[in-house]
Amino acid sequence: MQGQHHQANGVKKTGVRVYKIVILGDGGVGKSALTMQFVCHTFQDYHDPTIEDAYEKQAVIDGDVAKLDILDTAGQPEFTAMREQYMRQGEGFLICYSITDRRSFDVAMEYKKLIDRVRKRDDIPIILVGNKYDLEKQRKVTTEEGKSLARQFSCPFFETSAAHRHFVDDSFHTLIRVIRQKENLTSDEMLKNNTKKQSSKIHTFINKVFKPRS
Ligand SMILES: Nc1nc2c(ncn2[C@@H]2O[C@H](COP(=O)(O)OP(=O)(O)OP(=O)(O)O)[C@@H](O)[C@H]2O)c(=O)[nH]1
Ligand SMILES: [Mg+2]
Repeated sequence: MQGQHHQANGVKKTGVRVYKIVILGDGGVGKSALTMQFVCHTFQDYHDPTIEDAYEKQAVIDGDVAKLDILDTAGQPEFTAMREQYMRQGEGFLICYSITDRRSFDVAMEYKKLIDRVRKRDDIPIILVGNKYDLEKQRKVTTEEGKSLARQFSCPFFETSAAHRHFVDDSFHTLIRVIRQKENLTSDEMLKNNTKKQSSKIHTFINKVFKPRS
């Protein structure tokens, strides 16, 4: 089992940071196709509904090695029983819809709500992905609508094509960047808080030692 090799902070014993990524979205939007393109550079042109598949991929992103633990989830409602469990475990989420399927766009909103509810916060790293960009003639969701939903989610947005390998790496890499940014912010805040605590301790000490006795 992969998880047994992880240390608590997601750093493997080898020193490579492991990122737990979850791919979400309605059935047939291309979650598996995007994952396969990212991991294996191949495109499967038939729909084989996923129950749950896990992949590992190592990539150098902005000069730092990252190991991506990718969970390709089920979009078909009959297979979504594990949803809340992987929502608790994921560090970052790729929420996908198809630009040819308006219903999948509405479902993307539901996924974001569910993540916020399960995690009890609204700042979990996500990327919004409108897939099947190559099927322009069948487009049902405009680029502007996608951008506007991403603004609502405060997250980056890409229109991708798993078929043409269009913006596939960018979507995954950007998700890692968002996770890293959030981590840096958190450690900056911790540093600030520690510095505040330290300086208040020093202040108390100075007051005690140097306060003129009356
Ligand atoms: N033209 C085109 N077809 C795509 C693209 N991405 C996926 N498809 C096709 O859409 C169908 C569904 O793709 P999957 O990747 O299996 O969809 P999924 O989201 O994993 O579906 P579930 O596992 O059932 O949730 C397949 O026939 C794919 O070949 C794309 O970017 N362009
Ligand atoms: Mg699938």
